[in-house]
Amino acid sequence: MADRKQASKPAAPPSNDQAGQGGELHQPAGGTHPALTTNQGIPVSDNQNSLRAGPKGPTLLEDFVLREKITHFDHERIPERIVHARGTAVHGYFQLTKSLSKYTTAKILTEVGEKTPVFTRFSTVAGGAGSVDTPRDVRGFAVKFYTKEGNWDLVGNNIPVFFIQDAIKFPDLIHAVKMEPDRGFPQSATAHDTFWDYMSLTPEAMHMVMWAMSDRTLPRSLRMIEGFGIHTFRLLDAQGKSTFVKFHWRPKLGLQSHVWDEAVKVAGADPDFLRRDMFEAISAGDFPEWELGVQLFTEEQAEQFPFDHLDSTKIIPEETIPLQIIGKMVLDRWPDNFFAETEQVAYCPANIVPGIDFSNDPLLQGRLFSYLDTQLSRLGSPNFHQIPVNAPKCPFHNNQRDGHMQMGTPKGRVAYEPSSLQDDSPRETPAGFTSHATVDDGAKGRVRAESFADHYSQARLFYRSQTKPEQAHMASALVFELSKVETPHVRAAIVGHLRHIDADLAQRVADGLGMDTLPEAPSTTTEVVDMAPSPAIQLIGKMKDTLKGRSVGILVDDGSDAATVKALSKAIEDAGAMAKLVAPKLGVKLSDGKKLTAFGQLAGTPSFMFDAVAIVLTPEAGKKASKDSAAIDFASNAWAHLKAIASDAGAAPLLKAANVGKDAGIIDASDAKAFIAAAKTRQWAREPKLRMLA
Ligand code: HDE
Repeated sequence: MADRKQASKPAAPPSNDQAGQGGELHQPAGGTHPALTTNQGIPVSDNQNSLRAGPKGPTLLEDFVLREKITHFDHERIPERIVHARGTAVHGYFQLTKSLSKYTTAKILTEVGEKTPVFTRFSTVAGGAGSVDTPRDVRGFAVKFYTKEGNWDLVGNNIPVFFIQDAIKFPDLIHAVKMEPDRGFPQSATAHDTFWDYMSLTPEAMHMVMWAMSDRTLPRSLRMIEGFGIHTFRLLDAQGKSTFVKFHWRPKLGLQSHVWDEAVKVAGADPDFLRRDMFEAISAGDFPEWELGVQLFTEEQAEQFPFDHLDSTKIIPEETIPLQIIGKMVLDRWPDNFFAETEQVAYCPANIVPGIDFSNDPLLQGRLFSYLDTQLSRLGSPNFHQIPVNAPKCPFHNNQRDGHMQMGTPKGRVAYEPSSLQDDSPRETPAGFTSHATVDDGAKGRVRAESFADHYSQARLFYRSQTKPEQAHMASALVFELSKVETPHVRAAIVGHLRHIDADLAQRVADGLGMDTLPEAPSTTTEVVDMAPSPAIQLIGKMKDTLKGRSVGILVDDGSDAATVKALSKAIEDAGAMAKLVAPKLGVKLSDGKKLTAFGQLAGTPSFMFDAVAIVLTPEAGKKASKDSAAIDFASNAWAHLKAIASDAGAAPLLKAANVGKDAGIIDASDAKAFIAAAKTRQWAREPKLRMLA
């Protein structure tokens, strides 16, 4: 059972223990604190009082200690990322389990068992760096592999398709989704006019809109999301023969999402929910793991697909090209410093190693330019690759020199090539990166391939592949989002698009919005085709029945039965989850008389922090709780969020006050085994009974 101590490891304060002249400073004694100095190495005798002309006089300009400290502070922020500003990153390693030597020369994909360090950053897209963790949004999933042959960045998302087909549309898409420029809101939300206006005029976005309205955009944990490289890439063998490849990350813990009401409430209770979840898991040694899968296909196979493999708004169904698992990624080390690593890391899809190559996907081609460019403005210097988190871990040499914040001190006379004056100057190598000798012909022009024209068939494929509860969530999400749109013609235009995707979906959304008639569907140039459903793109249907990596809250008060709490905690921990005590006061004494420090105080630790809850109370405490709004919310939210609830007789008045009903997820606290079985999944059958879904 977790109490406070496990949640974090506070570091010793780094400051010295000298009291300043004329100031009282109480600092803990002990430790071997180095002398505090300025950035020039000058020891500082007083870090608490500025230099003043007498105790009540003005501060002196001469105070270089003050000026240096404040000036540095004033410049502590760098521009945040224009997209994906809010992120959480972790170090770890990638290990290959199956060689792709038949297809590629890349060492990272051929040396089985070799561990390659990685730094992986997860992010939301739309919000600023200080925005909340749980809005409805796509999650970035960017992996930097520090390979022996240079850095390879696989900069993907948790959704396998994208909104647009051509990079030239990206600034408009982002301007539409970000807060509206005249009013400065909403922050990190798609439920507003400009986003849906743009969507309504961008039919190619409809497939991704379906994914965005699904529970994929409400992850319960960053440890429980899939990742996708999205674009088609190439693998190249020693003869230069090319095989197309799509990359997929599959979480070992399985997929898990919040329900919408829960995501909204979590945002208020803990804006850092997903970052904290990752931090706690890494601190507890519970390292998240993903499998790397590839879909491999030839040019000839690609020609047979009823869509274009270079179109980023399309998936290649796994039922068509199966996924082969070739390796695993384990994230096991939290960065030492958020700014130095998570903020300064610079991903770039153009960072690629010999044996892997780009395809002509026009979205990917635009990205190859954009990321280097953005790093120059964000990190401010062409030497950003020298920042430790960005530097390759293999040797690197070239003749690039100087520039802002140059950290190296290159030796020698030669900084050019060809040269004859220095024996150890860097030279080209036959083992260097080579591009696939693609033959491209065609007239120059601002064109979109005909094969990119079908915008609805895969949107339909996605919707029709989902389970019933997922379809209901999508319809409800669309109703929610569009109900926030003020402009009627924008709402109507979206419902018009939905008619091409699925008539039932369009009707549900129109009904949810109170439309009397169905708006007209826009004209299309292609026929919408029915593809065979793909269960591989479900979420609820694919969830694992497991408690691994999850967390269960046990609401207790003074006198709660210690044996029941102990038995439940043990069962929870045996199932691979964390058991966390919640109590009206932090200090709580169970029936065995032992005083414990609860993990959380009830008012600040609502049940939506947990995947399932138990409530173990004496009859007196149960009665008291039945009159306390925080306790009532604890129980009623757990019920509404479809969680398993274990309770003893003492908890009965509270469950009654919270209108908690009876179903397969409501378990007697004495039956820990039954509780664990129920807690491994949400009670989906409960949902239609308590929520009006579209
Ligand atoms: Fe990005 N994207 N993007 N993007 N993107 C950035 O680079 C851009 C796209 C993705 O954790 C920026 O360093 C363009 C698709 C992730 O640091 C910027 C286009 C996918 C991250 C940029 C796209 C992504 C970014 C902002 C259209 C999924 C966060 C700051 C062609 C495959 C990486 C930065 C991190 C970040 C541009 C489209 C994923 C401005 C022009 C498609 C995960 O360079």
